[in-house]
Formats: sequence, C-alpha cells, structure tokens
Amino acid sequence: MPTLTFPKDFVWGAATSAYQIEGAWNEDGRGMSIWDTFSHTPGKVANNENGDVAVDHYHRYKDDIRLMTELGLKAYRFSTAWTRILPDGTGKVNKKGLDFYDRLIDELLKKKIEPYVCLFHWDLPQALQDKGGWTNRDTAYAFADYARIVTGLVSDRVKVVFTHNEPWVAAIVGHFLGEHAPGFKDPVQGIKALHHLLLSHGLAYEAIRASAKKPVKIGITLNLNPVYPASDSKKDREAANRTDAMLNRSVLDPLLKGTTPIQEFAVGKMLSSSLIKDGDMGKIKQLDLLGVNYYSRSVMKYDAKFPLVSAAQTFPEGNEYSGMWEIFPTGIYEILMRVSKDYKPSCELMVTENGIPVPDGLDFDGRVRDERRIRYLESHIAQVHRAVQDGVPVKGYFHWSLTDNFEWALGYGPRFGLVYVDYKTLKRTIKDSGRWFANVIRRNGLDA
Ligand code: GCO
Repeated sequence: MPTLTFPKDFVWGAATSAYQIEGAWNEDGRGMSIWDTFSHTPGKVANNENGDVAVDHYHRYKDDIRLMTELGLKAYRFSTAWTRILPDGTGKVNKKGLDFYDRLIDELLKKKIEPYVCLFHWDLPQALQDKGGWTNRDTAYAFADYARIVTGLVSDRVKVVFTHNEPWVAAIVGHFLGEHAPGFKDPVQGIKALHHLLLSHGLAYEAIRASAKKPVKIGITLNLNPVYPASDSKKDREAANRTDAMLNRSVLDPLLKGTTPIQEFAVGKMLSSSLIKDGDMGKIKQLDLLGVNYYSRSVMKYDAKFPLVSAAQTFPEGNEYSGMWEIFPTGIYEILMRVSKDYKPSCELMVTENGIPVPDGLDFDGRVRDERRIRYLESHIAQVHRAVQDGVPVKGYFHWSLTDNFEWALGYGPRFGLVYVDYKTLKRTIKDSGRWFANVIRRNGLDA
C-alpha cells in the first residue's frame, strides 16, 4: 500500500483543449475561431506560431487514446470546438464536426476511459466575435443553443459536461490584458465579457439539464490562485484582497453564492446596473461539479499604476520557478481548503488541471528524463491528498496536459505534456513523468 492512498474511485486523468491539440483548422467544414484570427495576426503569438496543425490530434486521436491506455488514465478531459459543430456560431450544424467527437467518445469508451467534455476552451467562433463576442449578451444565448446541440450528441454516453474552462482568463486576459484572443485592452470589456461568460454557464446548465438523455453532472472549471501580500503593510494586504476579489471571488462568488464583488471596483460599480439583469445571478449559481485548475500563487504589492486592482505581482526569492510560474505546492491545498471553508459548496470538487512547463527533450537514448515534472507532481498530488484527508470532497485529479501542445500566446515553447511531441515529425514519446504518473494511477496513491 502506498503511504498516501486516495479514496476508492478517485478519478485520475489528463486534460487537453481543442485549439491546443487538434490542428486540422480548416478541415471538414470547421469555421474560423478567434484563436485562428489572433494567431494568424503577426506579432500576437511567440514566433508567430499557430494551432493550424498543433499536434494533429484530429487525425491521430486513436494513437493518443492508445497512449492514454498506456498511462492507465481513468478519464480524459477535452474540449469540443464550437466552430467544428456550428461553423458560424449559430444556425447550421456541421455534421462532420459532430462526427469527430462522436468517434472520439466511442473510442474512449471502448478503451474504458471516461470522457469529460468541456464545451468552451476559449475558441469562440469568429462570426460571433464580429457581433461583439462575449461583450454581447446574445453570445450567452448562442452558447446555450450550442450546449443543447452537443448534449444531444453526447448525453447518452457522457456523464460529465463542463460548460467553461477558466472564464476569467477568456474574459480578462482576452479583453483587458489583451494577451489572448480577441486581444482587447479595456477593463470595461473585460468585466462585461466575464459576466456574459458566467451567465452563459447558467443558461447552458439549464439547456443541458433539459435536454440530457441520461443523468449528467454539469460543471465549470476555474483557474484559482491563492493570493498573498508581498509584505505585512496595510497597503499590500489591501492590494492582495483586491486582487483576490478580482481573480478568485469574481468567479467563485457568482457560482457558489449568487453574489458578485464587481461593485467593489470603480468600473464594476459603473457597469453593474446595466450589465447584470434581474435573475442573472440566480441562473449563474447552478453547479454540480467545480473544477479547480491550480498552477501557482500570486504575491501582490500595492502599485497605483495598475488599473482595477492597484496591485502588482512580485516574485519572492527562495522557491523554485518553472518556465512560467513560481512553484508553490501548498497553494493547491490552501485553495481547495479555502473553497471548501468559505463557500461550503454543495457540489463536488475536482482538480481539473495541474502541471508545469519545464524544458525537457529527448535524451541520447530517446528517453525524456523530466525529473522536475515528477518532483512537481509528487509535491502537488501529496497536497491534494492532504486536502482529501482534511475533509475536502476532491473526487479527482487531471494532469495538464496529455501531450505537449500549443501554449496560447507562448506558442510551442512551454512543454506541459506527460507525452513529448517532436513538432517536426509529430512523433509521441511518453516521458518519465508519464511513467511515474501511470504508477500513481495503478497504485491509487504514492509514497510521500
Ligand atoms: C488553462 C488552460 C490551458 C493552459 C494551461 C497552461 O486552462 O489555463 O486550460 O489551456 O495551457 O493552463 O497555461
């Protein structure tokens, strides 16, 4: 028996998203998404890379499922591309697009891997963006229609559907920070987009409930970061609190309490009466499963220059760092405990993403010795175990990601996979971390 054993039926999986892996960007009737537009615009993505081919999962999904079998995954979380199914976002359904996900789900089930379907991982149809995208309330209703169509296809076989992946990132990084598609730099657009994304979750929740052929759990996946003040000063502590409201409470409060902290921010106060209609908050607060994506923490100091939160991120000495973030394993424990204590959610919890970008590559003998990833996984999974021991109902853990893939604005530089991909040949190689993770799954635990 491993010293840290997980509950029976704990779900071990890996996650991906459509635009990051599928490729085949203009095949079988797929429409353009905002990520096609963004990545085809020079200067938006590192080295002007894009997801046109990505890891060609669209054609190689059977190989990838074979890899999942080798890893012993119990579940696989992927997203459907709205533009494959409804190329213009609304209207005519593209049967070939639906067929792809139909085949994917059948193949997963054949291999006894539970499909976890996510409806939106940032690749909004360009046709909807042309009408205002998430800043337009109509997009939320279009999303509910799309959710109904996917439910019609999958609900006889799929038991878990997530509406959104990280709506905060889609809204704020896409509309306020401008680093992701559609690339706007306007806090007002960011807050509008966030409300409509959350509203669309509620509308889709109802659409899925009403149309599912069998019982299905409906979830949402959030990026949550515990926030710490850079010092003990009052200014820094307040900066940390504002950041927490903007980063975490802006999504947790609506979904779990039916309230919103946006009035705490000047633009939010200005907007809230026109933006939030009667009944919206009640719709948003419907959830069976909360997915938590955890990567790192945020350490904030007061900085008047920064709009909205008057806070700037600092990077403390003393911990290890990865290609993108500080490595802070206790953060995953703290955020799970915090959600559980502050919100006492009646829904289940799962870690739907956790992983690390570290430089890795093929060694002389063709093996990928990614010890840093193994260390990261070991320390984080141990903290998840600690949360379970302390009573948080965490039902599963999904690694980000199955294979190396397109890391948004950073292109193909950061590698997150349990499986290495040679981007020239697209050959896949299971990394040492993949073998290590397979062993954790097999034993349902690890030795601390
Ligand atoms: C995320 C994303 C992934 C990223 C990962 C690493 O939900 O943020 O789901 O698409 O690739 O988080 O940055």
